[in-house]
Amino acid sequence: MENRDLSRAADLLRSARRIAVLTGAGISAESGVPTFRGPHGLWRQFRAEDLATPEAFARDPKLVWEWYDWRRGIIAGVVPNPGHRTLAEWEARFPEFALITQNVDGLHAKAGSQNLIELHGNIWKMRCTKEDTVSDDFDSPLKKIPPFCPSCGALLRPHIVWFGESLDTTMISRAFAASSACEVMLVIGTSSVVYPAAALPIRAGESGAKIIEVNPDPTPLSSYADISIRGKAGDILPRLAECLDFGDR
Ligand code: BJW
Repeated sequence: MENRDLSRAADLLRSARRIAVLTGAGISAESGVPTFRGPHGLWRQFRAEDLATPEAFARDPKLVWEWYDWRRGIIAGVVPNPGHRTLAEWEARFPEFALITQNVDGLHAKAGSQNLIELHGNIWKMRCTKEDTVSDDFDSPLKKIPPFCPSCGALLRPHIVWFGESLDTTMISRAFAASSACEVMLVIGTSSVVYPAAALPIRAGESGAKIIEVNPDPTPLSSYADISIRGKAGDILPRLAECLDFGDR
């Protein structure tokens, strides 16, 4: 990564009033949350078809819940890193700042981000398969696997968007609106292969925004981005914040 990219990115951010950020599993990697793809990713160890589809849940809810219980255990033991914390601080620094995340780990909220769009749900929420009611649950390990709805007795499922399922219409509308309206979009720690999330930077670019990517590795978005900063989010974002020097705004 060249310092020139960092200072060009800081120039773009400094002159913008409306910022949108799209994050993926990479921003939580330095906290100790496994990513999905790549050499140490979850999809190297497990098949998405067995664990992250509605068909898999219908076939074997206990197996799916055991996998989520294991992941909840990992996430319960970690804390936000400087990447999450920098984004939380930036929320108050820009007139409009929307943080769109594909992550289900809740670490952005834990870092203090408030204007947050969780596209793929949240691992600390459960949904009743009969009544569709959503409730918080922070038990780790879970008391009972699989869990059942205390009000109607039906099976509970993780409040997470699996492959082949539609995203919450309010969340995805808000995400596309923020992408269309922003002047700069930062795309951090995502492989940019899962849709519709991967379409958000394209929408932003088509609406005239500049795209800045932060990722140690190239992705399908890299050639489209105006600036690709090669590096880890927990290192790059605090350095970008230093370059921004909000004192003079
Ligand atoms: C670092 C780093 C560091 C490492 N710092 N960076 C159009 C075209 C083709 C297919 C489709 C399409 N539209 C819909 C589809 C089907 C499907 C899809 O996109 N499939 C593709 C894989 C081909 N999409 C869906 O099914 C979606 N639903 C939908 O569109 O409904 C309508 C519809 C249905 C069917 C057909 C057509 C329309 C739903 C998607 C739900 C995704 N759910 C998951 C799993 C949830 C399970 C769970 O978490 O428990 O969400 S998949 C998984 O991938 C997870 C993530 O949120 C998502 C994105 O992954 P992410 O965040 O990018 O992580 P990684 O691991 O891929 O990448 C990490 C990156 O970080 C890497 O680049 C590293 O280099 C980097 N990194 N360390 C910065 N320190």
